[in-house]
Amino acid sequence: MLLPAMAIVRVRAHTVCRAGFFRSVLQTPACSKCPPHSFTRVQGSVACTCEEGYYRRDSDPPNMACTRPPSAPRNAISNVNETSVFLEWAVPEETGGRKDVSYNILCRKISVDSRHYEECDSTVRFLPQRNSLRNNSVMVADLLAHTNYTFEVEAVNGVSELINPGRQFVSLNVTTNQAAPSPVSVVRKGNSGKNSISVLWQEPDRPNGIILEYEIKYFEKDQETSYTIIKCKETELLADGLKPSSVYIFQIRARTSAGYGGFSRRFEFKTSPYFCSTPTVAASSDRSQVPIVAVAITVGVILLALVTGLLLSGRRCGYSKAKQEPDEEKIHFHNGHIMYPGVRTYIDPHTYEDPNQAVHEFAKEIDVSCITIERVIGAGEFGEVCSGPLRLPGKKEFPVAIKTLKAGYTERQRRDFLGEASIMGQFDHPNIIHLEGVVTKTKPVMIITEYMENGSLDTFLKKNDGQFTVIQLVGMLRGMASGMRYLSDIGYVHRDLAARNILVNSNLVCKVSDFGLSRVLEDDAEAAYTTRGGKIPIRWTAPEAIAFRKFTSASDVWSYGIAMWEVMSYGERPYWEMSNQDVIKAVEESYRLPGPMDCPVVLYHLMMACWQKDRNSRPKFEEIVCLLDKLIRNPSSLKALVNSSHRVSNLVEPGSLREASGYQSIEEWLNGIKMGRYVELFMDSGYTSVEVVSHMTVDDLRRVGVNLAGHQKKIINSIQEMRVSLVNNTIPI
Ligand code: ACK
Repeated sequence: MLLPAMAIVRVRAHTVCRAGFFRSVLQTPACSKCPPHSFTRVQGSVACTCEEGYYRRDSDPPNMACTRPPSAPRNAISNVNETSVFLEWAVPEETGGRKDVSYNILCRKISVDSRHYEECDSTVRFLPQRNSLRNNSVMVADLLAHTNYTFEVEAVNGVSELINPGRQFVSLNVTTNQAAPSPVSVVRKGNSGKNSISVLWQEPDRPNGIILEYEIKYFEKDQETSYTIIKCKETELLADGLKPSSVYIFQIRARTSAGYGGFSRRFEFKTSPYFCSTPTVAASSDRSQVPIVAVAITVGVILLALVTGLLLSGRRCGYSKAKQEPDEEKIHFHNGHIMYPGVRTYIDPHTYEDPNQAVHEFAKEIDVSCITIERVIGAGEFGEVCSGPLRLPGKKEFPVAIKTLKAGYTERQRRDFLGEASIMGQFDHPNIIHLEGVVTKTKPVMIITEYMENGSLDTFLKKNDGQFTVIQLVGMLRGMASGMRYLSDIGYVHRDLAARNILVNSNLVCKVSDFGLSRVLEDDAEAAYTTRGGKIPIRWTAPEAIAFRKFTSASDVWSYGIAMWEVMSYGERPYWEMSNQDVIKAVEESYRLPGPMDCPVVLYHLMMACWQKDRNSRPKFEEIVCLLDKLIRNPSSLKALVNSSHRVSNLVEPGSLREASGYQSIEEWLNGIKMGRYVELFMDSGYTSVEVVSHMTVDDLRRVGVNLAGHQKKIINSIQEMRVSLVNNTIPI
């Protein structure tokens, strides 16, 4: 009984705390020092008062320091993807001494009359949430397309609500892009026959732009591995070549310049049954569409696409048969194998009455203050090409290439210059050079693209002769082919594919560039022979494109074969010093470039396939990508190198090299190419005249004692050149 009383007495003896100390009624009997940022100037305090600017929540214990609101979040950045934006920021420099910092997002959008900002609609979604975010990021979705928004990211903590006003926030201005169209939701069946079904549909509820086309995918129920895709501009389609009395699944999606929307749900429609009265012959003739696909690819054998047949009948939505080849309307997929027809889905900027409209539709205007020109990296067709950092609001700065339009340009030059941006701005692929935007409001007019550290492929290869593994080279070829597959898929014909028009970044990624040439060739008969100060790229161009301007993805494939040859020979000039006229003649006479030195035979076969006279027999880019992927997966298939006959005898027939080359003796020849040191070795090995070296191979050179790869190459190339001179002498011009 005594003890508690004594305790009370003792406590009482210490209850009065000194100034600067307090004793909470709820706490231990001892006095405690005032916690940080608080004080008391009187004795016997039960709590300490917060210093000015510091606060204590009711729920904060009295021994906890007084705290204050956080400062604003830092380094906020935004990343726009169509109509979503990802906001990210760093924690505030000053957390106010509390651990309960969280963030609230305020969203405002520019009003319809563009005069003021108003609160965002309730339809805007914030992921994971809008308020009390503990992470340093949020995804904001379902914004309006092409709209300016301001986001304020506010940092708060447990004491923020105690002060008013004083919000601590960072703001970000964002402009959304175009949204993809919403899915097609209304699809119905029209007339159907035993071999056909007509399907009609309505435009999506939210097209979010002009619908450029629809893509219709259909397949027989439970046979999804074999399906057909048709692209068209109308809202109806007659699918024919179907089986009688069978159920087919249809899915449709719309495309605007923002890309494809989602597919509609699956719609099931059935063809009519056979009628006994229908003559069998009529039934079979109604089978007017035979799937295209029968492609045989065997390693080491020339890649050959066998189109087994495609006969279309009936009205095709959006395309008249007169304009389009039948196989340009449909893609058939079979067991994962795809055939891409050249459906024209990009918009030719030259069809715009006002070219400025095209530029601003496809390219973002960049404020010149965001760009710093640091150095000149080259000369372009219209002016200097420079490089420097681009600093876009809310984004980290990154290096870009800046193409400029030189002063004193004509209106046509400006249009042509910006035409490239209007084309490039429509592309979105890792192997196509990416357009950042344009500067058109100030001078000089500029096109800003991603920066490619290693510049153009031809120069890069020449600088690094012999430095790459075959797999690295095939990786480059694969990148080029993948970019070209994308272009051919959307119906863009490049017309000037060559190693000089491929750019390489620091990771050896190759990207197709230079989209400025096509129209020049089309519009102006004279210009066909004078583009960009040079000639039509004869040695890269397919014979049908030279002869009658038949530029197609198949002629791009020819050019791709030449670019492959450039890559495998480290930037060698195709057909060396032969004149353009001689190249045309030689190709016409079925001569083709020989296999480059140390080139895997399978790659040379692929080149030769690209150079087939019949353009329909050339491989498609899709097939090229597939083959290269196979080779990369199975590097041993690259071990067999082109043999001597490929190396030397492919381009020309043997003949009098002495006459053709102008060299009278081995000595004169080898001295002429600064290889005089090998004269004796040649003579000792029986190569005593220029004629007898005409069949020499790299192996022969090794046997003679020429062991340095660079020297072997020089000598073999010289033999090639002699043979080329022979062609010049023998082909009638
Ligand atoms: O071989 P190069 O250094 O690479 O010289 C040419 C020059 O400009 C004229 O076209 C270089 N070039 C062009 N576009 C780019 C780019 N996006 N990144 C880096 N270099 C570029 C090209």
